[in-house]
Amino acid sequence: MRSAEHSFTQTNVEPGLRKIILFEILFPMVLLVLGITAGFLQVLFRAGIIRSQSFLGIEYYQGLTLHGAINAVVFTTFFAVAFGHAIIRFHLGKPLLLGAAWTSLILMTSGTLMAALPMLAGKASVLYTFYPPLKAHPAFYIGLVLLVIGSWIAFFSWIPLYRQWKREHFETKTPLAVVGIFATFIVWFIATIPVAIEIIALLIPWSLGWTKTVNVPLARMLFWFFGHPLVYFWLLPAYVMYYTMLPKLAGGKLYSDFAGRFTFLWLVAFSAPIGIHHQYMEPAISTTWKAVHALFTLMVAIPSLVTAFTIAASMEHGARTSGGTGLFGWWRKLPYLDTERWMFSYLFAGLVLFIPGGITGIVNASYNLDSVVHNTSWMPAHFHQTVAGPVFLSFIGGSLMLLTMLTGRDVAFKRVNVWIPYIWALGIMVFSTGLFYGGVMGEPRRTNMGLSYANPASPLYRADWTFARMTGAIGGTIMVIAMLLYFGVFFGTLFSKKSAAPVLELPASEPYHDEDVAAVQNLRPWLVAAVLLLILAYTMPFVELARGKYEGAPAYDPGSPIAQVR
Ligand code: HAS
Repeated sequence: MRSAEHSFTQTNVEPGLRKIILFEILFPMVLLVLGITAGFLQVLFRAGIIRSQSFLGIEYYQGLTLHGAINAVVFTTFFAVAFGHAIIRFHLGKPLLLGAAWTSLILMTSGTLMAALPMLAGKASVLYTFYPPLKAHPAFYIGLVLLVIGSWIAFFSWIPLYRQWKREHFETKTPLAVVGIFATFIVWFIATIPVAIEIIALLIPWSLGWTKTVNVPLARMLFWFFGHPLVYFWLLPAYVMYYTMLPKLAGGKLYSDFAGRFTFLWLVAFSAPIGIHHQYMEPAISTTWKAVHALFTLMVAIPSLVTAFTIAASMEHGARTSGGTGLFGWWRKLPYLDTERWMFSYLFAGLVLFIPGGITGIVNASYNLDSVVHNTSWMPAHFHQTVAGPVFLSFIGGSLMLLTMLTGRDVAFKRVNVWIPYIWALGIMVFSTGLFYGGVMGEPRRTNMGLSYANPASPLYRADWTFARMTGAIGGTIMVIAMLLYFGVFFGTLFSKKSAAPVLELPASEPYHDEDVAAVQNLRPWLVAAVLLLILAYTMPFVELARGKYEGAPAYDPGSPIAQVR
């Protein structure tokens, strides 16, 4: 089997689908303004620059919930669906099922608004992990369920189109980007089943007052059964861009088609049976299962290592094609600041951030090292280099790319635009240096330090954390500057004059090595492996926790970072 020749470089998109994709990009982008503002407030609270429970009417944990829920859940889910529509439409060349796409959009939007209201009213300050005993208004949980169901409908609507395409092209490999999008949504589907069980069976009845309490360790395990594959649901669309767009943008070809397929399919199998690595410190789960999840976690890093070498080789091919020479001299020929191939800069800056982000992930995966940094500021440093690194940069770059194509507008402020990812990456590097350093010294995450550790008037004040706090604040401020510039470019583009007819013209890389490996042509064995690994990893922990009798957790006092003992 050979890869499909990409015969169409431009695809006309039906007006209905254009509206759907544009809405799915614009709506979360408007919310992102609030999400980013809430993030900046976090930095100020934690640095001790704001020393109060709330600021501008936004309470600390309310702001933290808005920041996590909007940036990490709403923005990412909307983008993944919009991007999925664009990839399926472009690479399969078939009109989408518009009825399903509209239904999906309506459910996702109404779910988001339903969850946003209690968050804005301060009745759902439960953070993006919504662990009990933190309790939210039922509308928050119901809204999340609608958001998820909406995204499922989009996914299900692509399946008949793919089957039809496959019947017509049975001799051709499925386009790599389509494999990547299906992998994304299979991982998402697997992830969302346990969290649906948590929300529907445990949290909604408890929040409505139908049940008195919930099994906290069980709820937490169900959350992480969702929470870890969630991070690969974020990463996979970024990987689709790395494998199918970046080589072309670099002026070359994808080094290995096999590596891309292997990466996507391996993540289908190994994304989910590893959630307990978030719970190494959870006393209710026995060490055997923590060890099993630790082993599988190391397996999930393999495709990212494969990606690092494959994408580096693809960039080298591009740079050498553009005249680059020497062992390292070719790096100079990459289009870092090319205002026409600006998407390269968004993807490249993300890759650079992912190097320390990935290494610190492997640190976290090691039980004994994780016991030093768990629940410290090390964690937000790790996840800003991953989800706010390659994921966020490729998603905001991808949003701008789809906006220009589907409205027929040119990017506004091109020179500024090409610098934004590097300013953002610099901000993240400085920010996470502060947070990593603070983390190894014990600085906690999710804590309003302006009331305690960063307040000289408090008995808890820690002068030795000043460097960490201030570095974090400087990095956070640089990130905010990058985002202000991005919003200027994004909305400047939106309100600029139309310069061409709207068409979808995604960069599509050709393979350099087009290997024919049967093991990555068929999804079924990977799905079977995913199910078997899940049964192995979760059956016993589930039985242990479902049977366990646990005392209620101490009451939570938002005014104090110290747990209140009853
Ligand atoms: Fe993680 C916690 C382990 C990847 C996100 N992670 C989190 C949390 C988030 C998150 C949000 O084992 C916190 C959740 C919370 O709120 O509590 N993580 C890992 C491991 C990986 C990993 C082993 N994480 C991610 C990705 C995320 C993400 C991706 C988002 C998208 N993580 C953990 C663990 C915890 C955790 C524990 C829980 C800890 C605790 O105590 O709570 C691996 O998948 C990482 C593999 C990645 C690599 C890097 C490959 C590098 C590439 C770049 C190449 C660059 C090039 C450019 C070519 C091996 C592909 C070259 C250019 C030059 C200039 C040189």
